[in-house]
Amino acid sequence: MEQKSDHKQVEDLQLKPDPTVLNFDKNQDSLDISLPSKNRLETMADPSGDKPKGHALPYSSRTPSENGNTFGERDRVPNLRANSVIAQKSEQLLQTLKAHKHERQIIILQDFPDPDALSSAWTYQLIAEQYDIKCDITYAGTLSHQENIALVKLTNLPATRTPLQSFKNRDLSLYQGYVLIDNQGTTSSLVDAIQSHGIPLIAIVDHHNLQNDFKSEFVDIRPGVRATATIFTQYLQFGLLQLDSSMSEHINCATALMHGLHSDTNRLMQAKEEDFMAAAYLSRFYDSQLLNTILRATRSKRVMDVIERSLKNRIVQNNFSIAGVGYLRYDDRDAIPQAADFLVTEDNVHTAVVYGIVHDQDEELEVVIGSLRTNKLTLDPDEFIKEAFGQDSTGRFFGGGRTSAGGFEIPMGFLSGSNEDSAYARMKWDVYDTQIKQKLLKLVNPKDNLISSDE
Ligand SMILES: [Mn+2]
Repeated sequence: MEQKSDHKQVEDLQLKPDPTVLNFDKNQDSLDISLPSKNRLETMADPSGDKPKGHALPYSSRTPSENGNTFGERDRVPNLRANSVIAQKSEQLLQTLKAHKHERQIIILQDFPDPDALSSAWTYQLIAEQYDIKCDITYAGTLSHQENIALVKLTNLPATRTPLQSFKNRDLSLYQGYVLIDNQGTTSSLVDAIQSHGIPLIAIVDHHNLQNDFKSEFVDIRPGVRATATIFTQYLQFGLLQLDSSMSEHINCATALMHGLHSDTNRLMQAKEEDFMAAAYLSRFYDSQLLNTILRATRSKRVMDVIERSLKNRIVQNNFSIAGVGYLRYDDRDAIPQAADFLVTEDNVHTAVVYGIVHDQDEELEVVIGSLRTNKLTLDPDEFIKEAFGQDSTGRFFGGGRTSAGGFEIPMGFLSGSNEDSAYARMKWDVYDTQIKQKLLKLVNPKDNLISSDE
């Protein structure tokens, strides 16, 4: 049976087979875990028997294995030159987990977690479970994109939202450690609270550039990798967890990882070799239909309404499309970037800016949130937003960006909240709307500083 033999192959890849923790596949008839450990890299690099002789591999030290026939092409590890890093990091993570057996950890994600973060955290949780480490996955903000909501719902992904206030009220002493995945603590508002409880950082796994000097027992930060899901898939390939095609949890997790990998690589268009290799490995386990369902997630009516408002309210000047969409619920804040994504597709528009007032009922706060999308190569969203809105009294910019996209958040301070009176709410919106348009149009249309009203 194909899958069985796959299991055995991966079992061969265990770096330090530990029967007590890694032998959890009860259906496995005879595991070779007691075999004297082979050179793992050698085994992993083992080419399949039917491979043409003389096929060049980017390294020279491999030796043919005696059981080469049982190894398929697909079992080779991604990016062979990175092997030593993968081996070293997998081994270190294994040792870290062993040192924390029977503990409870909390995995903290960025406030608005994406599929890469969610799927990677789930994988960590499943790996750690083998060592009787119980992990809770949490984030402070919300899953606002319908694709993320679909991902969590359809795969039963075990992540829960904990707003900062309830997080502070929670008994954090039950955790012996915390873990940061797909972030380094700079994009989560929960990190200060967990640190103030003196809870140690056990692991950071991320692919963003190094952002701070947090002391962590285990660190695997690889900015060259396009997705954290790739890193976690490599751990899986290395044998930290044997995926089992008969377990729906494993299928769903592989599907989530595939989604994470896809979404962080712009549907593999920006993927590099090791991301492709990770996707190839996941392709053996993931449920393509489930992934399709997640990707086809429909927009809610409220998101459609926001897009409709952005269409109605937009003004187009000098190839910029600018739209204020009024008030939105906190859970719908992702409708703003989605509306900007849509507006930028209009003929003759190269840049779209959409903004609205987002009301957070939990914190009784209001904040202006805006998104910029551009196709214009010479427009730097970061520069544009910083120049348009400037800084607050403490010198902090209201927003910034990266290639082709940017965002801003303007706190409303004293004017925040209490909109019982609709005339007042309308007035407040008009003030903000006018002010934002004014600032944007100064840059869009430096000569005439008029505000063209469309409403
Ligand atoms: Mn990521």
